Amino acid sequence: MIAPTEGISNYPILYSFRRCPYAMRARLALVAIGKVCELREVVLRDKPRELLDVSPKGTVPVLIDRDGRVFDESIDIMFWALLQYDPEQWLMPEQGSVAQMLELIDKCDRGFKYHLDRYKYPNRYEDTDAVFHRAEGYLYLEILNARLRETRYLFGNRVALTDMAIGPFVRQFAHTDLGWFNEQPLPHLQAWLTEFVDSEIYSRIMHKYPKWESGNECVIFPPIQVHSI
Ligand SMILES: N[C@@H](CCC(=O)N[C@@H](CS)C(=O)NCC(=O)O)C(=O)O
Repeated sequence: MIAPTEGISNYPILYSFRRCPYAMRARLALVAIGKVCELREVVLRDKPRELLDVSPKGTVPVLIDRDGRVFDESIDIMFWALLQYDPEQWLMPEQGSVAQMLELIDKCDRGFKYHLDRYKYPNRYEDTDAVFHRAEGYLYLEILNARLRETRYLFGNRVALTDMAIGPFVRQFAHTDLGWFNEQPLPHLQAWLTEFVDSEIYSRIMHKYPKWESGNECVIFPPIQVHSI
């Protein structure tokens, strides 16, 4: 879909929501390539008209590039970024292929996320047993842990696309009941998650921004890094 290029800056526009794991994966890719965007923080219960005009399905993240092209799937935004520049070779895993990485991401988005939502927010769904969904989600965590037993990251000993695309979802699952998560026999996954959450790139995507409203001053993402000397 082609949308009018209506930002007040010359940067691509990213509609985002800080705690949304899909938006987090998009922001991770943007930080990895150092792409500057105009960030518009969305409150999901009060979506701006400008967002719905370009993407009526009303999910975040949404990216509008400088040609007015609209990307409203998080994986597409990651590819939009990484196909321009991929300094850490996220699309060239040390082991396996892009197709295999996408397969594991798909299992997250289509299966694990379903159970994550019902584990974390059982009251939002009818007749939902959080513990059942925790157990179903756990099966995916076991798959990840088994891979991480072999290599430090999911596709070899170097970070690649899948680590970043899945990390925000595993974090959300773990933090639903961190005490329980930490007691599970998933040592490799626990170490991988700790490294992800403690990483500099993670801290850079988690800055807080006020809700965007039309006419607001342009907010630049990623945030400027201040190094003390
Ligand atoms: N398949 C989409 C899913 C995005 C999505 O569902 N985002 C959630 C927030 S985490 C959302 O915007 N939901 C709409 C709402 O809650 O109104 C993607 O990968 O970008």
